[in-house]
Amino acid sequence: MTGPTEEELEQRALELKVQELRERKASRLFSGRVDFLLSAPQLKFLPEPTVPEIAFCGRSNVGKSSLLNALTGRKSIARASVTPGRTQELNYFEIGMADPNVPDGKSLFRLVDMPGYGFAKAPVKVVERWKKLVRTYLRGRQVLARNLVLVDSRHGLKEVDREMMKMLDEAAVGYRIVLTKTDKIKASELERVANRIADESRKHPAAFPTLHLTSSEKGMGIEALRAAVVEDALGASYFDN
Ligand SMILES: Nc1nc2c(ncn2[C@@H]2O[C@H](COP(=O)(O)OP(=O)(O)OP(=O)(O)O)[C@@H](O)[C@H]2O)c(=O)[nH]1
Ligand SMILES: [Mg+2]
Repeated sequence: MTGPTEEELEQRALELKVQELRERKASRLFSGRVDFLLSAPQLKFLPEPTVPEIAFCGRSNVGKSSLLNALTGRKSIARASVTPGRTQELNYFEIGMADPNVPDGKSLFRLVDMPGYGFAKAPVKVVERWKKLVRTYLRGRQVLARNLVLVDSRHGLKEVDREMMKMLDEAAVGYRIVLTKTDKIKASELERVANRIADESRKHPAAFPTLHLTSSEKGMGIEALRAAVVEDALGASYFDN
């Protein structure tokens, strides 16, 4: 067996450098303006669809709010709860400034923290209301650029996650699968879970082929996810200069 050629090694080094620059630029964006905009308990309270949106969905307690805090480098901009099911509305956050001279003006994009699903103790009525809100949002929101489907790395995909992925496939909204809390399991176990989910995600037309492995607690995978989110919201050309 022969190892990689010199050209291949050079190519790889170049790719790493490019990725590092992208992550640095994305992190700079997130270290700027991050403002809570509003909580929408119903669709009629959504803001005007003026900028791209990236939505965070996942089971209750999976770590959506914590990931949002980690990405924005803010300790508690999105309330991270100890009580599952605390986030019951669509919570909107403004990221970046379209015009640096107008601090409160139009943002570059918005992050949307969605209510958690699959909370066993939630009353049927609440679950039904949630499903309707989320389904209508996902199907109809023109500015929705990407979804992040968060999955607890200790638990893997559950039926409610598969239901969510199916809903996204049908709505043709592309999504990234983000494994959370990777600090809580052994590396060997993480690899096993990640491979299994990657295999399964290949059967979902709207799922991205690569998984994101993250820990909001330890910061793992956060910079790479920042770059991915910025590219999803603003396009790859944002990194051009
Ligand atoms: N160890 C560890 N704990 C985490 C991580 N991310 C979140 N948690 C913990 O998991 C719990 C739930 O986190 P949240 O961010 O509130 O989860 P959520 O998905 O927003 O929950 P809901 O809004 O209720 O749906 C909290 O106790 C967090 O501290 C992580 O990366 N590592
Ligand atoms: Mg939350």
